[in-house]
Amino acid sequence: MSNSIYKIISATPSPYARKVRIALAEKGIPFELITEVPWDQTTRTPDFNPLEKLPILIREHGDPVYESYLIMEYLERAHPEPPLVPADQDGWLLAKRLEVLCDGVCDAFVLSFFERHREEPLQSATWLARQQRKIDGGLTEMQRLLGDRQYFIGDAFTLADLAAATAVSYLAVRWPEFDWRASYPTLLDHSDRMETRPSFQGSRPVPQTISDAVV
Ligand SMILES: N[C@@H](CCC(=O)N[C@@H](CS)C(=O)NCC(=O)O)C(=O)O
Repeated sequence: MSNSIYKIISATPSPYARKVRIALAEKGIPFELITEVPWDQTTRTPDFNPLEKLPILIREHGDPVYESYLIMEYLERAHPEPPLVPADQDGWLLAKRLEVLCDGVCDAFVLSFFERHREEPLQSATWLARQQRKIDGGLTEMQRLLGDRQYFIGDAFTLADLAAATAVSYLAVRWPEFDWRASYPTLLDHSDRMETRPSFQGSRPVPQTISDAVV
């Protein structure tokens, strides 16, 4: 495995994979990037994760790690410096809560994205409205938790900033017709600022072509 101790199975639009890639960059850990389309039969994702989802962290020794939340947890334990999660309990809980919130917003968006892939008569307006409530509710809560501060927690970059900025950038790419600046101005400013960090460079979400039928 070259000089990297890790390989990451990733997809170009994936906010979950981007979270992991940025964490590795923040910690200065080199890795080999494997880009796949997890929705196509050609993907090797199921060889490493029975849930067939990426990101997957492939380690030189030991089983693969899947689920971005768990990968982030693993990286923090295996490579504690520099820390991305505050050491104190309240800070830890807030950072993890933000990560859960941001992942949940992305999950709701992915569900509605594929619902819209169905032929129009098969789409459920009730289901779409439910997902939209989660997206709006999650973004409103993220903006409330940020307040008028530069970072979510204290005066340093943490997992909370990473999770929020990757979720907002993903949604902004997938949902370009939405007036982000008008609805979530401070969240968008925060994401724009985070995007200037060196660790964020080179991983901006890019849509992929899905060849197989998903729904
Ligand atoms: N909760 C998972 C979500 C991962 C996820 O949904 N990944 C998408 C790509 S962005 C995927 O691989 N989907 C394939 C599938 O659900 O079958 C995580 O945080 O790792």
